[in-house]
Amino acid sequence: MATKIPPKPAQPKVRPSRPDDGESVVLERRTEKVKPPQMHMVLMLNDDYTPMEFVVVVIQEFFSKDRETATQIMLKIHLDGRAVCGVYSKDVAATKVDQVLEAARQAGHPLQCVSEPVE
Ligand code: TYC
Repeated sequence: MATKIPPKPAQPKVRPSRPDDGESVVLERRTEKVKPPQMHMVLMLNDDYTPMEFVVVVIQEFFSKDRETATQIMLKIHLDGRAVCGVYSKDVAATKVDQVLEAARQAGHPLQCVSEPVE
């Protein structure tokens, strides 16, 4: 009785080596350019009702400014209608806006705060 020869186990495919025909091109490795993340300004807006002292405390607390700097920023908002309180990554800026709006809401003041991408 003829015995069947078991099939050969599959061999890993190896790319056949070929002689250098002088036509191979080596691509120059490009260094990947990673852009820094877009930054966002957090601005506070003026209104006629929120007490100056409340705005100063909010700027000190949420934007880590000393009292002097916080007072200057508050006065700039009061005079110009708006001012930048800080510049952060998109997520951090959104969190700052939420924190300010929540503090204003809890205190019953109409203080407004927005974030805008830096140009
Ligand atoms: N204009 C307010 C007042 O005279 C003070 C104020 C400053 C309000 C800054 C909001 O973002 C603000 N009481």
